[in-house]
Amino acid sequence: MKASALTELDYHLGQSKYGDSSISEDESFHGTSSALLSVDRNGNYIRISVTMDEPLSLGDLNQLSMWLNPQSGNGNLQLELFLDGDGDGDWDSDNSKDARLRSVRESWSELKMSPSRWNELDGFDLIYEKYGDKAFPAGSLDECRERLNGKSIVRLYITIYKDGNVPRTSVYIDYIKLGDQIISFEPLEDEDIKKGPKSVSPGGQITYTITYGNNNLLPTDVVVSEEYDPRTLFLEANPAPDSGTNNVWTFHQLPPGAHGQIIVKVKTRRHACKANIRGKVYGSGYAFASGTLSTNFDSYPVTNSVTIAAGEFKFSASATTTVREIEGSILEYSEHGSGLYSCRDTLSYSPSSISVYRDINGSFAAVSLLQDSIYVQGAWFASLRGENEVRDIHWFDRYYQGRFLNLSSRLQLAKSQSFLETYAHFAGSADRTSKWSNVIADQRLSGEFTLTNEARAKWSNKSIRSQDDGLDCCPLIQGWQEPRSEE
Ligand SMILES: [Ca+2]
Ligand SMILES: [Ca+2]
Repeated sequence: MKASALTELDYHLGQSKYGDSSISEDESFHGTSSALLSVDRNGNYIRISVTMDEPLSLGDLNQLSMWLNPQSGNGNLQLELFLDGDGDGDWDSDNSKDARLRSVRESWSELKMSPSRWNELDGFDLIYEKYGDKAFPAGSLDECRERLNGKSIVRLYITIYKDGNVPRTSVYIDYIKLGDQIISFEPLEDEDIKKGPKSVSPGGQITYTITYGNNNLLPTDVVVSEEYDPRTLFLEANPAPDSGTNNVWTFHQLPPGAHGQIIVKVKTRRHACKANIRGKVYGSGYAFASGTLSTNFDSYPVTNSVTIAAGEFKFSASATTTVREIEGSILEYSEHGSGLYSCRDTLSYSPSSISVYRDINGSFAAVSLLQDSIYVQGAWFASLRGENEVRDIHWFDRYYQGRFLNLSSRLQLAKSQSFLETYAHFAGSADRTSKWSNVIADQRLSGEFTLTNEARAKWSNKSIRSQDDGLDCCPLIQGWQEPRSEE
């Protein structure tokens, strides 16, 4: 699918051994360029073919015109319309519902054109025949439109046949009007109205190129208006916007056929870290605390729209850029229990790093409130989870059915260095799982134990250094540590 340009028409300039067509800046009716078609005595014809992004219903064809400036010879001109009748968007010679209308050839003198001057040719003044259908009477374009109602134009041929009496037949052609679409052979008319990148990093810069033009026949005020996505910040534009605005450009009395471009730079907003921390502490009784921190960010689209008002022509286009996702880290902690509880914690985070320090004490010290709840023994629970998908680190520690808990944890998750330092004095059960660089370690402890442990991973020159030490359990009823490689 073609992006939106100032014209929905495309053209192809024909070439042959004895003919040539090319863009020329020597003569123009509109703007600075036109097409120069020439064919010499050894040739037969030369042609421009025009295709459209969307078929145009014959019933909606209100204009078919162009300007010609004959240079040499008395060439013959023929217009040919290729029609789609079965709705497949194309013309097919084998399909009886598709049709081909072509005008009876007429010379420039028959068309009363003056040489070396710009003359308007109105396609509605010509007589047309249906190709390969003798039963179809020749008629005006209006008559043919009625008879072929329901069909759509998919292609137009403009063909120049040689004048055999001169060595070379040539003509300039400009400002082809088909429906409300224009071809003026200007260099920028086929540029996308709005161009932008497919994707960008969060916080990155997006550069848009806007192409505008005046397709009218008179100087016109052209007004370009930008609509920025609220998740972007305007940085600068060249040329600068109208004073007092950052999104409107007015080009006063832009000459016919003039085109230009505006470069606009915006910045996507950088993420602020998402944090969701909740804590509830009842000094004596039931205690609950939990928190989540994340530096993961989903990708999201940023859309920028532009409208161009240029006399009778109005254009609008938009560009969508995907702000890429960030894979970061997630940290979760939770603890609850009944009795005496105290907690000190420090959290710090940025879009690239999370760290937490938690020092928790929970016990069954004499709490009058809970005198009758001796069976609640083993109620302390604590967990700490740290994950960094980019570095493939997963730490998950759980302490449960604890009679008392004295736990000190320091956890950091960052791109360059991640670590988990633990000191625990605990009576109950504990599961500790760690996984990094495809090594999984499980540790299960039950009883009363003291544990100090440090796990650290650094990344420099793509090597990973890690260390694990300091397990001290007493008395250890049951426990194992089993590193293994992942399949
Ligand atoms: Ca067809
Ligand atoms: Ca032109």
